[in-house]
Amino acid sequence: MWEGELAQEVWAYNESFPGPMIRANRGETAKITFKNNLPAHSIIHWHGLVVGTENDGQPQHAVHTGGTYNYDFEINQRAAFNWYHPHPHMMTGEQVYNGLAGGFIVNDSEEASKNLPAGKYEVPLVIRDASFSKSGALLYKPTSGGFLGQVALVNGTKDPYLDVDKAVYRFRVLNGANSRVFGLELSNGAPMHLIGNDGGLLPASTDMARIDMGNGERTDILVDFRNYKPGTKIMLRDARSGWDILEFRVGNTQEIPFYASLPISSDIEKLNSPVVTRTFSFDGMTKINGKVYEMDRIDWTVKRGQVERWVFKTNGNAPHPVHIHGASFQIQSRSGGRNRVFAWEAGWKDTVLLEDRETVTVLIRFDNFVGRYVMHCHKLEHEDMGMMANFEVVDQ
Ligand SMILES: [Cu+2]
Repeated sequence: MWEGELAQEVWAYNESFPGPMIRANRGETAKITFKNNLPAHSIIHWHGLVVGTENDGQPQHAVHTGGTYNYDFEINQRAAFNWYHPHPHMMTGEQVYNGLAGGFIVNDSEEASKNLPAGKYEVPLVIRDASFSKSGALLYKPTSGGFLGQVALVNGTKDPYLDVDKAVYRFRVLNGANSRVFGLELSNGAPMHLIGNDGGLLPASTDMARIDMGNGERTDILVDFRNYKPGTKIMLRDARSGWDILEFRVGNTQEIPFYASLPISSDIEKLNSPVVTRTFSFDGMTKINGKVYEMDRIDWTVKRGQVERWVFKTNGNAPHPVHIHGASFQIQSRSGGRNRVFAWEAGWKDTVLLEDRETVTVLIRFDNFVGRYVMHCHKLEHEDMGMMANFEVVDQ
């Protein structure tokens, strides 16, 4: 049972806020038509899905009001919680804020073999913030530093609660906020068992007291409610703002069996031996390496199939959650600032949080497609002001 106060007057995919949850198995083909009935141009990006340029939903693909865009792509990647949202040039922040975002879960046989909680025990949580007018309309007043709303919404609802059985639940969490970074923790200090992130299952799952999530990042956690008395209330809390964002209410139910064996592990190829190093400075609130995004400018080319080391730096105005289209990457190091790589950053990632004074190094390899992709700050107000760059994957 999902309860709370539903936001009114949103922009929505198929009249659903957040958008409909898409589920697909590895190897299936997705054929999706975007029909734009918005009073603005738009396009849909499949965040975390590795697809060719024409299916990636980049700014140059935006269609005007009344137009359509047809997607047709094979899902050729491991199980993970991906998502979709608009990506038109300079208008992504407003459109995502207005309600255009949804989850896209990919399943595969490896994940299925782990016997993880499923059905009503697997719950996606799209977390974001918002501000409302007195009449209940969404208010979007961004600043150059990013938009921070006054309340949290989980799956589109304010002050939500979830009635839970005496069971282990799997929560698939997305930070779908424009700019707010969340620090997830449970109000009773109980651990969250971290099993996955942007790119699917981790090499080894582990208990966490707190998990930080930048914009666009996902986390996959197990929470065990089996040992609580009926009537117990536990909050999922944001340690950064102090907000309670979701209340769990433990019911008077029989204990539900849990079939997975912990820790959950997954064999993940380790990228190594990079042949090229590139350094990207996220400058101010609008630039990467001193340049504002231009739709028709390609800033670098990458050889398909080759491991590269990409180094992200900033001269301030962070957090900058760095997102790359077209491939997942592996985080090697973080120096300065928080000065470590966190457990939720193991395995495969498509977005990494860069805070002030930090330098983050990743290894990346583009295996699947040649073509044009973008890298950008996923603080959507920075992206809209130009903190984005085109690059091209080529066969030489
Ligand atoms: Cu930024």
